[in-house]
This record gives sequence, structure tokens and C-alpha cells, in this order.
Amino acid sequence: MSYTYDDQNIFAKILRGEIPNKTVLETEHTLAFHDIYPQAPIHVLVIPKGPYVCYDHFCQTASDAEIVDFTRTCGKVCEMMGVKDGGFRTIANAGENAIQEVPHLHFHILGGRNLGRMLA
Ligand code: D5M
Repeated sequence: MSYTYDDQNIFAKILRGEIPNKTVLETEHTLAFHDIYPQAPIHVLVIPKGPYVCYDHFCQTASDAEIVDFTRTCGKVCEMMGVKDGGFRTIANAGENAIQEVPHLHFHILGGRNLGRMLA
């Protein structure tokens, strides 16, 4: 499957500094920031800086350095936000069926409360 990246999406604008964000952690290839509509006491979004629509696009085309940096940053965010002990959930919506609203790959990291069995 091939993907077309829309550089006018809101996370592209955040990465270009055109709109503000509450940054949790920034690395060479990755940015983590607080979700504007938190669904839990801890709700952080982790995004690669490169133009990737979704996880599949990222896995297919990102460099190993970007993938390692992104993965490690997710882990560091969990540590920084103190959710490792109590537990947390990581979600990446992709495409229509998952109702992905922003077409730039993002991992949701949710924690700080009992999250129930599944998010519908
Ligand atoms: O989730 C998209 C998520 O992006 C949703 O939880 C709201 C969040 N969002 C939207 N705009 C912003 C800004 N400006 N800052 C922070 N968070 C934002 P999805 O998985 O695509 O449905």
C-alpha cells in the first residue's frame, strides 16, 4: 500500500512550530506532547518528525534510526509520566476503520487510572 502525506495536518503544523504544543520530550526524530483532549489523567501523543501517515507507512519507509528513536522515546515518556508501575495503554489508530483523525502517525499513551478492558 502506498500513502500520500498531507503536510497541512495539525501535527505537521506543530512540528513546523506553527501552532503550540505542551512538549513532554523531544529527540532528534521524535516529539512527545500532551493530548489537547485528554482521555485519562496521563494522555501523551508521541509522533515521529518525519512525514508518516500511519504505523504501516512508518514501518515500511522510516530509517532504522527513526524507528529506534521513536520506540525508545515511547518508553522514556512512560517512565517520565510515572505510568510503568500502575500500567498504561498504547494505541495507534490507522485509517477509516479506526477513525484516525490526524493523518500523521501518533501513539497515544494513556495511564493514571484504570482504563477498563478496551477503548471502543
Ligand atoms: O487522535 C487524534 C488526537 O489528537 C486526539 O486525541 C486529539 C489530539 N489533538 C488534536 N489536535 C491537537 C493539538 N493541537 N494538540 C494536541 N493534541 C491534539 P486520532 O487517533 O487521530 O483520533
